[in-house]
Amino acid sequence: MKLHWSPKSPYVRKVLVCAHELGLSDRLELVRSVAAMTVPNEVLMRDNPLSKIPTLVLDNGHTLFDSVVICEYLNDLAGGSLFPAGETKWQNLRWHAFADGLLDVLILWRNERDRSDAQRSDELIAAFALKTRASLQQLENEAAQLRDAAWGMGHLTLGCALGYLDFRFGDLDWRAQAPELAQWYEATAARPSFKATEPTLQG
Ligand SMILES: N[C@@H](CCC(=O)N[C@@H](CS)C(=O)NCC(=O)O)C(=O)O
Repeated sequence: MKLHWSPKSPYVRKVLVCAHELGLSDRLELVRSVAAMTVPNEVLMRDNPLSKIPTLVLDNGHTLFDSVVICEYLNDLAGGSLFPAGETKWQNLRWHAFADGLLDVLILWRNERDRSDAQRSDELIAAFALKTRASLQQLENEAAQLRDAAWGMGHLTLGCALGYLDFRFGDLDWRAQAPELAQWYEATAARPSFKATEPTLQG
């Protein structure tokens, strides 16, 4: 299987962590693909007209995207339990969607932050900062539940979102706002799957 990949993308990292957790990482051939909102990548678009990563090309030529779909595919392929059924299903899906939503905010925030002074919208920046603060506060309130619940895609995605905060928003000092969440994150970040997929500016 071929994965359109970048070492900086938190959504790609979700897929890589998933593959590591499921023992499938050797099955992925990583293809470096640049995806930027303002510069559609023609090569990537042959596999995903949205020009987004991650995009997975299966051995039969079929393509899968986005990260949610790819992770569920890998989980099914390996017979894993990252998408739990039963009582924990909805809490896990909610954390998964929550963390993806937080990542969406952070990606847009970073794009806006990097625009020139003349183009940057202070209104948008303030809205992204407020939503991020509110999300961290909510997750801090849920830290004990996160700790107690069976580990699944919600935890995995949240780990990638907090890792992305460290990677791109180091000045935010999110741990000061959410100390219990930070404690929970330490254990997640120490998993071999997270260690093997730490984001890097190189590559
Ligand atoms: N919902 C998608 C989001 C993927 C996404 O936005 N990836 C970014 C890279 S971090 C991207 O491809 N951006 C290019 C673009 O938006 O055109 C997923 O979960 O896979």
